[in-house]
Amino acid sequence: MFKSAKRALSLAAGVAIGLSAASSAWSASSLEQVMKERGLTQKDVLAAAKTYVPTGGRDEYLVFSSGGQSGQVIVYGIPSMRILKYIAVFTPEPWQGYGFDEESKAVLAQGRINGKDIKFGDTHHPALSETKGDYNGKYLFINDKNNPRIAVIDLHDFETKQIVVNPIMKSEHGGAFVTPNTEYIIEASQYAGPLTDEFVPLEDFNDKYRGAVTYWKFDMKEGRIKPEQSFSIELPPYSQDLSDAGKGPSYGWSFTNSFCSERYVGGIERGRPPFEAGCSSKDTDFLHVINWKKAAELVKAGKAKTINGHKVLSIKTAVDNGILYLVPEPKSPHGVDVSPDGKFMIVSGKLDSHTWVYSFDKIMKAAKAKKFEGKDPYGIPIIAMKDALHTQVNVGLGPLHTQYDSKKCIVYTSIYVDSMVTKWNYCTGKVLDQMPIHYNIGHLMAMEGDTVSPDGKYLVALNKLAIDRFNPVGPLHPQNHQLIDISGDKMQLLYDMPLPLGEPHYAVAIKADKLKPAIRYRSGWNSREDKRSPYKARAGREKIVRSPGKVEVFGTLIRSHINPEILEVTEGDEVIIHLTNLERAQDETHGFAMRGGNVNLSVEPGKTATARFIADKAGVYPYYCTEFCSALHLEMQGYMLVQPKGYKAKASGMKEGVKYTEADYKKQVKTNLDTQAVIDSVVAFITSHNYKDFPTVVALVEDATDQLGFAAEAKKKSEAAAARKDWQNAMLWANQWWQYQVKTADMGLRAKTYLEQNGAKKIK
Ligand code: CUK
Ligand code: CUA
Repeated sequence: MFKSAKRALSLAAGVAIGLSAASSAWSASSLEQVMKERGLTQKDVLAAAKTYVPTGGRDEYLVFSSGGQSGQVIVYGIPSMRILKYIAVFTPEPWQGYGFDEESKAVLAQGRINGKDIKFGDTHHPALSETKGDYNGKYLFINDKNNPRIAVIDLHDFETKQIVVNPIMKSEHGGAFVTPNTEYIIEASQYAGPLTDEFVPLEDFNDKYRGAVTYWKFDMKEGRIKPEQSFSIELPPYSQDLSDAGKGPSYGWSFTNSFCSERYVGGIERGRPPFEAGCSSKDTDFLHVINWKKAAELVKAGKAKTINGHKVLSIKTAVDNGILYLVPEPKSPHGVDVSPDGKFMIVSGKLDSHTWVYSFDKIMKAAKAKKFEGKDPYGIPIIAMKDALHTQVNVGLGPLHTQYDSKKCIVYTSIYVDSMVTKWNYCTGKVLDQMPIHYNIGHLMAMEGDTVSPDGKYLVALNKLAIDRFNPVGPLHPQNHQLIDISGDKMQLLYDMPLPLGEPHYAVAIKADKLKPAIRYRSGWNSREDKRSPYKARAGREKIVRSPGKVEVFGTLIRSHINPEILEVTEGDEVIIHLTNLERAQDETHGFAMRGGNVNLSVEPGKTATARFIADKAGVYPYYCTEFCSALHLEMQGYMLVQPKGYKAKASGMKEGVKYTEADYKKQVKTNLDTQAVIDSVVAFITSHNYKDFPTVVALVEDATDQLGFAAEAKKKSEAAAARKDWQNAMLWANQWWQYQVKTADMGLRAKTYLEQNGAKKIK
């Protein structure tokens, strides 16, 4: 019988071979032949070899890319460009049960605006938590441009834990960026608005509309933003754009640029030229230079006013205390990127062909000497460009963002209009290399390129358009991320990756070995809040608690059954189902779905998740596990029976389809004993090898041991029934005993294969 498990395994292998054989290139014997048949050049093959990660292999870097309008985060590997996960953040996402279980609904509810559930977010800039300016692999933050919000994702399980709504902004873009020890997460507004929630006519734009930059206090220990310790600085109604935090000598400062410092308000329907005309008429806009460290002290000293329960330092207070300056920057700037040593800030003007390198040292000197070229209409001192500029480099038309290489002074700037990447040296001001991009690059990202110690190696161009790069899939195209090798003097294009999920803006890449994600939760875990769930159930302690109008289930999931399997409720009842996944095995997630009511849970090993709904219509509601978790996954099922009010159950018991005899029972027991012999031989193989040196195998052995324990319990029940000559139950429990054996054998075989393939040694 155990043979059937083996047959299933060899069948699977057969399918895989069949698929690959379908491609004639694969069956060709030599590399030359494959190249000829597929029309590949030497360069193609070299690029393929640089990105290919063999089966079972791991990537060197993990990328967290914004998911744009999907409101999610996309995780993929470099150099393979294989997508590993979409992390649900601002948007309900069924696979992860996000926005379906009560625990994650509570996370999404933190992001409500004016009491309304927001089911969409426009994510732009992910930021990894840092210690001393380097990624520490603990948390990820991302902003929502449309509904000014910041989310916190814990990289221990890649789940969203917190959403905070900006209390004063009506729009934002310059988030999320972190200070070097993640003291604060920076979020800057975009389109100006009143800082309060009242109506203010556009005629009052200059006087009553404002921008702002918010510093969200982050508690690394707790892994949460502390809104009550956070604050903002009021800024003029210039459309603030991206931000970055100073480091090294510029530690304590942050930089936020702006466009439309003309403060032009459009109005096509009033016969006025549109926004785009009035917002690009001046030659320069303003870089905001802010001392956040001093600002925090001023807030502590009670210098802030309170708007919507949030502390705000006024422009006047900021200016009076010397913590806010402006520096002219090129027309319609976009990115501002601080150098790894913290000495320079590189800014690009979208409508210009230069990148402008500012010297922090020069800015500080001018500020100290009070050498200003004037004040803006809000009284903020302006430091003349010539007093702040280190150099200015012609890099191509429409430069946007800049990333730093591991090599000193070397940077890469995305050139939107000319559709290329320019490699240049910001110390000497020399352009070194240029590479065309398909098409219209937005951000770009180098490995750990915004830390104090960039890794270089690879660069990804995050392109806005795909146009003709992929097989056509209708008018809505995927985005295109292009992987570029930057290890040599000349950039080399390696790979095009379509991303079919919103428009990613920025992305960050971290060395994969800095991440230590968990493989299971502690038993009975509310993952969304990261604490033990009061609703956890243990094996054998499942229960259904009834009170008038309410049925509460404390159930469990384990291969391959849901406990309870039959749930009787009355029409109109509120039904609350808490389910705990009892598995300890890696990757043994069970799902739980029921027709007609958005009931859909993803319950990973150890997790406890809750579905809550009203059983408002009498009827029959099958439920089942949605993850193919074992050979008997389809049997992981149950029924919710919603009985009409006043329904009386029939007295007769359930009728089973088959009547079993003593002979059936004996036959099954024989099968089980044969299976046990196979299990024993696998166990003998494993234990005669150094399996303890292989964590994967140790985990499998643990799981197999669990399953074998369950088998023993079922065996006992079967033997007890046989002693009573209750052949029906004896046979059914013997079958259950065998089910657990099959699962044990499955684990055992996987462990044995792993040992054989990974060169385990015989011991003793
Ligand atoms: S943005 Cu979209 S390409 Cu939101 Cu940083 Cu520049
Ligand atoms: Cu559990 Cu399928």
